[in-house]
Order: sequence, then structure tokens, then C-alpha cells
Amino acid sequence: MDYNQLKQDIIAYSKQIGIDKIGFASAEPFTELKNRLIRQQELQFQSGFEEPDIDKRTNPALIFDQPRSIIAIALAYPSKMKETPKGKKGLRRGTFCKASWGLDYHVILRNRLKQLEEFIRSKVPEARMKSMVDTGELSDRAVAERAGIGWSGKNCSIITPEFGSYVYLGEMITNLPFEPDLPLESRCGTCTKCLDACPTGALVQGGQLNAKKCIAFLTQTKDFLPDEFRDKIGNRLYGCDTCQTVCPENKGIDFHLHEEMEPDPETAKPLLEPLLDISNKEFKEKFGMVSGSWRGKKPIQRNAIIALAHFKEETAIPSLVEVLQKDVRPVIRGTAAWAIGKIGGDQAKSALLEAKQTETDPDVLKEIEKGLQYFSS
Ligand code: B12
Ligand code: SF4
Ligand code: SF4
Repeated sequence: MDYNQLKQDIIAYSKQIGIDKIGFASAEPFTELKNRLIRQQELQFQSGFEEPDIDKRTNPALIFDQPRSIIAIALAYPSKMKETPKGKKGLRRGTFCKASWGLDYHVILRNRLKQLEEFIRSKVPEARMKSMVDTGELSDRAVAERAGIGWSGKNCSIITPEFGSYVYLGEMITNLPFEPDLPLESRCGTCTKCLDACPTGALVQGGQLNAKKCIAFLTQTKDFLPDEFRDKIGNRLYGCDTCQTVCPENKGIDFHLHEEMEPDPETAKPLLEPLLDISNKEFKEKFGMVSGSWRGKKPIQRNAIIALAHFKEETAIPSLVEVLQKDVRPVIRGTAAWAIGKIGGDQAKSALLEAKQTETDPDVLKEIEKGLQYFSS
């Protein structure tokens, strides 16, 4: 078998099916990554969304019989909406990060990898392949880095020279011995724009993230948002783009190569108030196709309440009071109590005093007290 020819055929085919960048890597263990993951675990810097078995994450031979190479792919996503709806007083909006625009990228990349698998099988019937996107054992970024897709930026993202860091990543382990590509040199140099811009100091140093402080992570948690982050998340409903938008490598980068990735403005930047009492069915219909809905509606609703507080949106007080009185979930009632206090006004104070008489949940009562404190300072 001429694997160099096959590699060229795969590259040509990948272009035909809308894979924007492809690279080939060895399937040797990821030793440096293993040390890094152990260190991150010791420091409790991990988000908890990663595959927990570090050996499986860093040794392809533990998840695939006799791996010989890994094919890495990247698809560029848009960074600007064609028409951005502007929020205003009375009609405030929240934001989903760019990686949650359009159809869920897991669906798009898995589909591309499946087509690639079929193509390879048509050329080499005995080929074995295992594809993954995000939820697999491997670190998509470490594979992409090794395969020369891009370098690992100080903001932790893989940055491609062609599409900046606005790329989704996926990969396929194979039993075919392709010639590996070479990793790229970092172009970060002395730049520290991402570190300086991070609102929570989650980037503890170039290329090292304390995920527990990262807004992208915090927007996905289901419990109360810790107090110290409530003024930091702004109107973000899901994810955070700050360390990418400030990156000079992303300047002028905005690729619209895939129709499915085009955002519906009303989903990517939805009005906040209607989210407060959205039903499960409506949520699924409106947000079910985007990657940012994977944790369900609760974190999005909690973040919408915090966003209304961020805007000090007085017109939202009646809706927030309704949430405080009627929502069955303590996290949502409690966050509403805090938001009501932060926004302020006579109606806000009386609603909190009233709720204090009837509320029985200790966590919500604490939030009511926090809300009332805004009136004494
Ligand atoms: C858990 C997770 C998160 C967590 C933690 C992120 C993190 N930085 O670790 C949270 C929820 C915070 C998150 C946020 C985001 N995520 Co995320 N996430 C993942 C997931 C599932 C695992 C990542 C992981 O294992 N991290 C642990 C760290 C330690 O390892 P790593 O980043 O994978 O690998 C690098 C480091 O280990 C580093 N490294 C290793 N050794 C050493 C040594 C030194 C000295 C240094 C400096 C570095 C270094 O090099 C590796 C290669 O870059 C991956 C999918 C996957 N299966 O890999 C997606 C993934 C990384 N996420 C992705 C995206 C798009 C995002 C967001 C941009 C979304 C958003 N807009 O909100 C943000 C970016 C936040 C940020 N600054 O990183 C993309 C990244 C695409 C790209 N171009 O890089 C991925 C690959 C999903 C995908 N398939 O496309 N994510
Ligand atoms: S995603 Fe936001 S919070 Fe997380 S490291 Fe980047 S700028 Fe900081
Ligand atoms: S902002 Fe600067 S340091 Fe951070 S990733 Fe981009 S180029 Fe690298």
C-alpha cells in the first residue's frame, strides 16, 4: 500500500467534504500532556467535564488496538453575525459564545469524520478507525497541536495560521501508518493580551487555565454561581470569547464556510426576559440544536437572571418577583432574590421583605438577605 499516495488522496477528499484543515500525527503516548493533566488535577484546576482516566487520555493504545496514526481535522466557524440584534433598555439580550452558533458542532464534525472513514474504508477495506469530537478520551487540542493544525496559544486555544483560533477540532485514530506532519512554531511571542483581558484571572499563566475560574466553565454549572463571579459574567449565557476576541491572531478572521454554522441571531443573542419562564418544550425547540444547550435550561436561566442584574434592568423586576415567588428550583429563586436586590427600587425591597416571610429554603433565604443588603449600603 502506498500510504503517501493515500495520504494525498485523503487530503484531497477532505477538501471536497468541507474539512478546512487536516493533519496527521503519530499515535505515540502524549507524555508531556500526561504530566500536565496530573499537575492540573493536583491543583484542582480541571473543570470535571474531561474524561477522568488520564492514562486513557494520553495513551491511544489503551483505547484502540495497535494504533499507528491519528488524523486531526479542523473546521472554521464564523466569528461575526451578519446582523447582530442590539439589546436596549426594556429589551435586554444575553449572548451565547461563538462556538455555540448554528448547529451543534459535534453533529457537524462527526458527520465529516464518518464520511472520511467511509472514504478510507473504500480504499483500504481492512482499515480500522475510531473517531471522536470533544467527548472522546483524547485531548483534541494536544492531537491538533501534534498534527500541525495550529499552535497551542497562551489563551489555551489551538491557533491556526489560516483561521485563527475559531476552529472546532476532531480526530480519528487509525491502524494505518501515515507519515506524520510537523507541529507549528508558536507565534504568541511576548504578547499577553489574553492573560491581561481575562475577567477572572483564570489564565494563571500562558497556556495554563484554572478551569474553575473560567467563565466558559462557570456559565455551565448548575448550582448557585459563587458571589465573586456574579459581577464578572456580564450578559454571557453560555461560554466566553474574551481571550479569543482580544487575540491579534484573530484580527479580521471571520469565515463563513459552512451554512449549518450560521447563527440564528435570536438564538445566539436571545432576549433575556422570555428565558425566565420558558418551558422545557420551548427551550428544546429554540435551543435544542445548539451546543450551548447540552446542560439543559437551568444554567441558562440562572445566567439570564444574573445578566438582568448586570444591566440593572428595572423593567424586569415584576418578572423576577414572579420567579422568586413561583419557581420550584431554589437556585433560580435564590438568584432572582439576589438580582432583585442588586437592581433595587421600592418594589424590589418590598418583594424581598415579603419573600423573607414565606420562603423556607435556607439557601434562598441567604440570597434574600444578600439582596436586602443592597438597601443598607
Ligand atoms: C474540558 C474542556 C473545557 C473546559 C476547560 C478548558 C481548558 N482550557 O482546559 C472549559 C469548560 C473551561 C472549556 C472552555 C472552552 N472550550 Co473547551 N473543551 C474541553 C475539553 C472537553 C477537554 C479539554 C482538556 O482536557 N483540558 C485540559 C488541558 C490541560 O489540556 P488541553 O487543553 O486539552 O491540552 C493542551 C494543554 O495540555 C497544553 N499543555 C500540555 N502540556 C503543557 C505544558 C506547558 C508548559 C504548557 C504551557 C501547555 C501544556 O497543550 C495541550 C494542547 O494545546 C475539550 C475537548 C477534548 N476532548 O479535548 C474542549 C475544547 C478544548 N474546547 C473548545 C472550545 C472552543 C472552548 C471555548 C473556546 C468555548 C467558549 N467560547 O466558551 C472555551 C475556551 C476556554 C479556554 N481558554 O481554554 C475546543 C477548542 C478549539 C480550539 N481551537 O482550541 C475543544 C477542543 C472542543 C472541540 N472539539 O473543538 N473547555
Ligand atoms: S474563556 Fe473567558 S474566563 Fe475563560 S480564560 Fe478565556 S477570557 Fe478567561
Ligand atoms: S492574545 Fe497574544 S498571547 Fe494570547 S493567544 Fe493570542 S497571540 Fe498568544
